[in-house]
Amino acid sequence: MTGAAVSRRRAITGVAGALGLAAVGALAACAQGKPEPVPSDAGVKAAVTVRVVDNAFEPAEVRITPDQAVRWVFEGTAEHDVVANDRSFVSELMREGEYTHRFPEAADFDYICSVHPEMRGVVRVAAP
Ligand SMILES: [Cu+2]
Repeated sequence: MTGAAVSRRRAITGVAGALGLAAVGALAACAQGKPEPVPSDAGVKAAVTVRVVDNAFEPAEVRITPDQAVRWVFEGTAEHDVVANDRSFVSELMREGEYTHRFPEAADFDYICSVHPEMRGVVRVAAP
């Protein structure tokens, strides 16, 4: 093997190592982007239903009173999720099925789909 061939191999190994580090960095960024799911309040009867379609929440704004629940029903052909800005409710990525969350506190809860940030919704919880 010539000296040139050896140094070329070293150069290629170095590039592969750098790509490996980049892949690890991308995975870490991904884990930060999607927070841990919060279990669905599956047994709770929902006051309102929001349809999750491609690519919107319908309706995007709902109003409930404290201790009522919202049910999201996934109907899109793509995978979506429901991620509260304050992480108080976070569904799995789903193509079908449903996710329910009960809201004990009066507040406005903004949420998005982590895959499609243009999908935005808000749950307004206020005393009657
Ligand atoms: Cu989505």
